[in-house]
Amino acid sequence: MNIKSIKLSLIKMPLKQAFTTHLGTVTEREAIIVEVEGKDGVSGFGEGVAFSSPWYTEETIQTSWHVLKDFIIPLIKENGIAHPEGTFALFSSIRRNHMAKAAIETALWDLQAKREGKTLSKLMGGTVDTIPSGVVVGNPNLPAAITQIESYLEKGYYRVKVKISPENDIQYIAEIRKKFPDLLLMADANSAYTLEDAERLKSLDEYGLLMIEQPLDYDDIVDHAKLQSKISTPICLDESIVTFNDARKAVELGSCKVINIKIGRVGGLGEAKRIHDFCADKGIPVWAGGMIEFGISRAHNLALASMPGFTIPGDISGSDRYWEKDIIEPEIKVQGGFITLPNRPGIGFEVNRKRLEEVTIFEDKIIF
Ligand code: OSB
Ligand code: MG
Repeated sequence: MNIKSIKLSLIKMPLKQAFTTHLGTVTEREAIIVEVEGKDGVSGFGEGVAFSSPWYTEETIQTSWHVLKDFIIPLIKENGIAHPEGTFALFSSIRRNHMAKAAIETALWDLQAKREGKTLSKLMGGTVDTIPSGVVVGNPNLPAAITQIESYLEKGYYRVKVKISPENDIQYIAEIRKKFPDLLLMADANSAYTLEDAERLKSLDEYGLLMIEQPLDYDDIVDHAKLQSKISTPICLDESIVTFNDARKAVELGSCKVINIKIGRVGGLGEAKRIHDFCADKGIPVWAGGMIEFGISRAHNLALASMPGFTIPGDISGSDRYWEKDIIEPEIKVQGGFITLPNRPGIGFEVNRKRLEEVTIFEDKIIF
């Protein structure tokens, strides 16, 4: 792909509002911004979405940086890349580290789309111009969560996801449901339960949740199948689906009825599309998950969510959900519950270089 240089920028920004899951609270976000500059002067951008600590997956900002700098970038330098489609296969000598891999792979897709003069959505086979937008409330305090939901509904969001745990579930969901009887509501447990909680989880069936996300272990697909046979709320897997084969096995076993696809978790847009295609073939609806990310990753998510199998609103909120000021221009806006896809080539948003500089704490440029 005629690469001239790859620049990594470590950035940090406070969240407007703390975000709590039963695994911990996020108050500020670090990320690695990747800029792949071509010899033609065109740049593609990607965003490494690992967190500062390994609470969601085993990767962190530091491990991503190490794997990018010492393994992934040298591999690209040595072998070259003909097309972004071949990137994941080229990386097969490096085990896992999917968020590090996706950070570069998504930048290559952006570069490819810009060179072809196409939107990333079109290049990926997207079929729509607007994406329904969902929002996540990570606030265990019930009155505060209700106030937050009200403010999001006023902004037009119409699908809301809340975080639950054994300390905060039945009462919490019951009260929210009572307050918002018609809301498209779902719950994410981030692995807070075991199979022994099956009865407790079954009692959530009466609240008409769209789905329950990842109730059991982060690496389980067997117990989820047992649980799904006991409850009527559809189970959606997030953490458990790290590879294409995980998706295939989960669907085969009946471990879930829905899959949350995150580009970073599965190692890039190419793998995300493969999982999407498989699920579309099997009649399994998918939606785009979120990582409390900045605008570059959101833009990649928009392209992903424009594929036809994304039939459920994902966790793609506006830039102002988490940030005082995002690193892209224009910022991502939700209007009437929808985000309009940009029509400029690639991710379709400009990186706001001034803002990027403001929030950068460290950078490194590797010349090819
Ligand atoms: O489990 O989907 C999750 C955020 C960070 C890590 C994992 C998850 C989440 C979210 C928030 O639920 C999604 C978002 O608004 O970006
Ligand atoms: Mg989740």
